Amino acid sequence: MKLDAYWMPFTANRQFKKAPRLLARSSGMHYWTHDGRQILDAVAGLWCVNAGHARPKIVKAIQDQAAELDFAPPFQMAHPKAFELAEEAVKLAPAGMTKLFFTNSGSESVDTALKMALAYHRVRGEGHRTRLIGRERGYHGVNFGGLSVGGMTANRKMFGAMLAGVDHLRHTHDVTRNAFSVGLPAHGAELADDLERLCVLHDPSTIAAVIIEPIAGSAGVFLPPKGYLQRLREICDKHGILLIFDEVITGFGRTGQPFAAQTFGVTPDLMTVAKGITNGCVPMGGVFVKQTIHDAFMNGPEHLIEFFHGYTYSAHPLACAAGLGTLATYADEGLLTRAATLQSYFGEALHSLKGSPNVIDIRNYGLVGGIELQGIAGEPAKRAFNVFLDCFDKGMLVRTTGDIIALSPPLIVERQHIDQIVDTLRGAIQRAA
Ligand code: PXG
Ligand code: PLP
Repeated sequence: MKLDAYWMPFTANRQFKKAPRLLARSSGMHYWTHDGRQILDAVAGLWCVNAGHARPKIVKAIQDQAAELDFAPPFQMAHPKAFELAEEAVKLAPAGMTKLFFTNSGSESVDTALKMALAYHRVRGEGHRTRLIGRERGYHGVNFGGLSVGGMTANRKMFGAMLAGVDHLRHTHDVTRNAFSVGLPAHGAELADDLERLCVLHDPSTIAAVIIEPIAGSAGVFLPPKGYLQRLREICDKHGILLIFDEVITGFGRTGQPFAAQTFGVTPDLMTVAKGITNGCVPMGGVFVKQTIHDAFMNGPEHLIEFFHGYTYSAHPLACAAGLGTLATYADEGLLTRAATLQSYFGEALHSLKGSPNVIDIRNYGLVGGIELQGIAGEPAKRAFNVFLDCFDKGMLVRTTGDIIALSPPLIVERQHIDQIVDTLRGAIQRAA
């Protein structure tokens, strides 16, 4: 097979093409490589295959849909499954989040939510609210809006000035005070007061929205300190600032409830999702919106478009069919709350790696885990990458970012898989010493 033409995303292309890692097939908790090796999936593909691979209801829904209706224009037209999926999905969302706008990815969801926030203020006569606040070490996808509010240096530094009028809260990661916390870390709620500081600097009347991940995933599994999200919500309310939760990773069961907003008891104004909405089977994303925000747009003559935004593939029929099959599978098997049941077993298993060489922190919540390693001096990210390669060699897929190993197994994971995940990691971490 020729590997030349495909420029791979977020990949060390030259290293990969010297020793390609190709997946050929998947089922349940596993992948199989092109040469027939079984690989335990400890990251749900890329945080998205929450119901596990090749689930029958999803497969059938996609097959049937392809034969029945391939595409329907989403502007001034629609098809029934778009409405059905939105109805089913908002039933899972926090109370009051009654509307769902469809996109095709997390990045598109983020840019959509930021545009909604700006336009919402504008339709209410507060067009002076133009600033967007993100957070250091946040990940909100790769499009210019999400990149601007995001806070991962490597993703940003090559791409110029990005959006104007963006500022960032400090991140909450603190190994000194919170290392080896079980569940939410005790220290750091006061970091939410950064928003008050930015309100003093810019004046709150210039700020449209704050966007954060309830649990930061991509940058390395950073949990919200106890009380942090509540504090952020209070400050937003005090100043009329919209709060956006980016639940692209935390949505659809990862934290033990359908959404992290419910797990942590804090309701945002807008909520971005993707990944788990279709179990990763067909690209799709979405933005959940509070009724009051939606209704603010429903002014003016009825024949006019209320929100000038959308994608050719918004609510694509194949994605809607996959989404309906996915939500049915989650419901049939109680998957959206299964992480709560397994959290303590998963957490204890992970924390048994404390004391392994170079492990400087272990973090867990629901079925998300992070293991932070002391990097090799002068070679950042190499130790964790070696663990990734070693695990793959031993039949397991994990994800690494910098020197952090991230785990997010499909929600169908069984205890024996958790044991296998931890045993494989223990060996790989040992060998990477
Ligand atoms: N927001 C969050 C919180 C995400 O985790 C996106 C937006 C963007 O979604 P799309 O579908 O445009 O990729 C994500 C995606 C990693 C990793 O290394 C995580 C993501 C993407 C790529 C890599 O953990 N999350
Ligand atoms: N570029 C061109 C020239 C287009 O015509 C379109 C859509 O019609 C787009 C970009 C945007 O594509 P999408 O709607 O798939 O995001």
